[in-house]
Amino acid sequence: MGDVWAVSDIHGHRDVLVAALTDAGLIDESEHWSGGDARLWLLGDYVDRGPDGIGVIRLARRLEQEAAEAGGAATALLGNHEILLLGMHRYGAMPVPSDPRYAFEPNWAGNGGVVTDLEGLDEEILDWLTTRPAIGEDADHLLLHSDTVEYLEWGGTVDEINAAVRAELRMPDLDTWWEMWRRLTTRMAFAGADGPGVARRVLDELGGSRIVHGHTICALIRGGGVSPDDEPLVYADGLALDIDGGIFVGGPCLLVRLDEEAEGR
Ligand SMILES: [Mn+2]
Repeated sequence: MGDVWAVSDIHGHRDVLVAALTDAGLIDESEHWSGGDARLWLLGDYVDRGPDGIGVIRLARRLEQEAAEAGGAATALLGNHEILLLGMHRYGAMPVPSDPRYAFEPNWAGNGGVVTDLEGLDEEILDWLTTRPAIGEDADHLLLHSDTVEYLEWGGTVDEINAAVRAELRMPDLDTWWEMWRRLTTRMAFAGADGPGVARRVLDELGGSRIVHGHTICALIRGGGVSPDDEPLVYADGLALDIDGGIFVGGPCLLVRLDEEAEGR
């Protein structure tokens, strides 16, 4: 079994991702997969807030192919910012029918939307983005983008949830898209006094012995400011691992080996 790695919330900082993958030996100097049978999980939020979200997507797509050819895997999950970009592309400023106070455009603009990401969407990228799995499981870890229980609204197993999200991504329905964005934008479900119980319930339902997620910068859960020296945050009585270092606010790119994490517990 190959090594299992996870990284999250690149937000357009392609160069930072390339440096981390190179250091780990997962890509070579020419940015091609060199990880052999390793399995890499990218936990979403490729776009917005940074210079080259489309470049991050193109790299993820290529590594997905190259890793598979080498007997490994690179799997890219869906983040809320992918829904935001796709929602902006599809619906722009159109009011949400179920609640016309809302629309994608002001949310996109207010959450780091980048014009070159929007303009860089082509049919291949749209097809790829709308077929992303929402969650995964590997090395006894449950892999999520967002630290939320809202995934359970889509189903009671990893496969059910991914199938339901994939079906909704094909629906030309603004209310459905807005609800996807709302669900994936919630956070902090595993923090605080109730956090361990909530994490336990999600793991009991979906499998794995630890949740690994991005979406919420570690410093927000831990308290204090973001520092380039920040490390992945284990919390919720060890049931959750946050790997969002906050790249877009000067934090580190946390590329974490999950099979070692599991052994070290
Ligand atoms: Mn996010």
